[in-house]
Amino acid sequence: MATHDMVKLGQRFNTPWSWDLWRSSPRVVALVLSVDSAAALLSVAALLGNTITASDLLRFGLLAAMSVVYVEVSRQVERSRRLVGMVNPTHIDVSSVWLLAAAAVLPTSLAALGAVLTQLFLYLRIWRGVDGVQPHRVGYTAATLALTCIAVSTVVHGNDHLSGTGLQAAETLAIAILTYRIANRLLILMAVVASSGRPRLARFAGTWGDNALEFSTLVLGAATAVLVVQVPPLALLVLPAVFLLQHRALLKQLVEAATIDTKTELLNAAAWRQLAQRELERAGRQKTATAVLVIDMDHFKRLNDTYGHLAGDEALKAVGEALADELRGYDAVGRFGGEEFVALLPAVDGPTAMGVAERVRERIESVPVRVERRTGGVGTIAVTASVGVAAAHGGVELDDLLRAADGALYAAKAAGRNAVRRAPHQVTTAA
Ligand code: GH3
Ligand code: MG
Ligand code: MG
Repeated sequence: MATHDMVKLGQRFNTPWSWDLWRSSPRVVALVLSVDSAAALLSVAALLGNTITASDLLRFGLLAAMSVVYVEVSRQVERSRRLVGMVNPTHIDVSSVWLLAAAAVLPTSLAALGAVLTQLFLYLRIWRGVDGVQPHRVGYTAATLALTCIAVSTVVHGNDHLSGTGLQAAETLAIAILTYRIANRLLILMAVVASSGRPRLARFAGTWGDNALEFSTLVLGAATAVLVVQVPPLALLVLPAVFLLQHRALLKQLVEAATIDTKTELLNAAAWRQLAQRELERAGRQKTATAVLVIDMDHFKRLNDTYGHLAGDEALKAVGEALADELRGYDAVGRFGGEEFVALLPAVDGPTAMGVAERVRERIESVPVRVERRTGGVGTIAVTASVGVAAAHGGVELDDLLRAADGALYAAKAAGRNAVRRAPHQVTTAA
């Protein structure tokens, strides 16, 4: 092989010693290495303990063939995803259809092997060429899926009850689905806690939409399991349903990409405006109050200059999380651009909004932001923000409300920052 080909191959395979993993915290490295080795050890142990029959191999072949068709069609979907800048490999995960079916009907070792091969194939066909996709992450996903399959297979104990009909099969499959979901979420939660240091329960539970999609995927997996055991050729009919599910997931991601700010996971400016405008129209119809908070980080440029842009981004993320946590679910919270956030509080008058703004200011002040010190080592710093508040009654123009809140923000900055100020007058509709 010519040298330049070797170099290209090395770049494509992203040699292990250049992986980002080694720059992660020791906690993350320890977790990844132990989950990877647990998956490998348990798979080998299962292989030594299992007897694999010809019909197991046939079923494995059938599921593998469907999985290959799925990955090949997914290449098209991935092309669309990349067009809008989405490269996260963990997002569209309809492959649990095959994995659940494999875990329910195959010997443990074959199910684990299937999980690893599916990820390897996905990596070779889709992720390898994508910037920012780290092989160790794909490896970790493969290990978590193998462990999930091992857990399901162990709980379900063989597939004899799937050849019958009725309650027993349904019960087995329900247990398989629950085990799959819980084992998989737990392993993902461990990774989230190891890398962020915070157990975020909301993330563990997932959103209703995520759960509905995952549940549909797993139910389809259960149907595949029954078909593979009872009428194998009909299992192929599951494929069109899988593609429909995948497209639903893609649609959801496209909507998110168009409305969510990637750095903070809050609404982006355009989506916030649209939502705020709708709320104001409603306030106009119902003659109710509305308040707006404009929140601007103090001396943010200095933070960037002292600790670097990555620390600045870390601070934005931390403040975004604090805002999402501190405000109610129906308060529209968005990142307006740079280091400026906005929140629209429906049915909240001026004095109440001042109380909320003060609470938000105190919360931001108490958020520890992780930074790497120039002198080496990691530490935390505190950040502050100034808040401008404006309130209105009934329908008003969004821009008038924002202008008033901006004026109040300016007053808060002039008052020495880390302060809350309110626009002197309630905003009213221009005559
Ligand atoms: P003030 O207290 O008056 O608000 O001062 P400030 O430094 O926060 O305000 P200024 O508008 O002078 O600077 C805002 C800085 O925010 C400048 C810009 O580099 C930084 N910034 C904007 N967007 C981002 C981002 O996405 N990430 C990071 N790290 N910094 C950003
Ligand atoms: Mg600022
Ligand atoms: Mg600013």
